Amino acid sequence: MYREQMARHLPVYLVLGLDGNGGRTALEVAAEAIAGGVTLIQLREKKAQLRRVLEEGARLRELCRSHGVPFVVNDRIDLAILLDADGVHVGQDDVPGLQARQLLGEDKIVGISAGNWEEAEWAMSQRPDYLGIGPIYATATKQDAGEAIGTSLIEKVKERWSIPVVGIGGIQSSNAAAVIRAGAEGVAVVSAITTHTDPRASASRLLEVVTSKGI
Ligand code: TZP
Ligand code: MG
Repeated sequence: MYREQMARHLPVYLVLGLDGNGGRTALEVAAEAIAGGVTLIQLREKKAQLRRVLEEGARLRELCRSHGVPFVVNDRIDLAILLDADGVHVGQDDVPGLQARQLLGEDKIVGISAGNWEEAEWAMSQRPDYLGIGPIYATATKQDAGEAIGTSLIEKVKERWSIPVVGIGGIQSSNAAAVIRAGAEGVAVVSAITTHTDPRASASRLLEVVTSKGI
């Protein structure tokens, strides 16, 4: 089960919605991104009709499963269960991690977001498998993401806890190295892959930067 070796699945963590993928379907972008080396895919869809999320989500889950790539759902435990996803990623306003795990079962992944120290402390009380920390850099993808926090929270969290971490927010191949140097196991990206003309090349460049620590 993916949960046991969480850190191994975090280097290039793709977050994508059903729309806004540069005129391509989420499935097309995901397939290219997997070919380029993404190590985990999160479906983050906040607007579409749930029927469509279930249909397209099932295809994404199958694609991921056939490649041994964990597939997690953002926010919605119900959709994660219906899609038989490998886990869920919850924010500070969503179902808390402990209850998410209660619903999903012990073998599923539960990731939690944190944007400051208090949120990290709370998140850690919820037994997450990994933390998503950000927004590291300025991002236009999430309107309510708040001010960029830089990489220092990653350093502080890694000093205090041994928990796998991904940085998120405004990360590109040009600035990913600093996130890894701060101690993160990986980088979570939306636009760097989903709006790129060549998602495969973008994923592969990110993987190169993360695994070589950005040399
Ligand atoms: N959470 C914090 S920032 C962000 C999310 C979902 C958006 C990241 O998108 P991008 O395009 O990689 O900056
Ligand atoms: Mg959320």
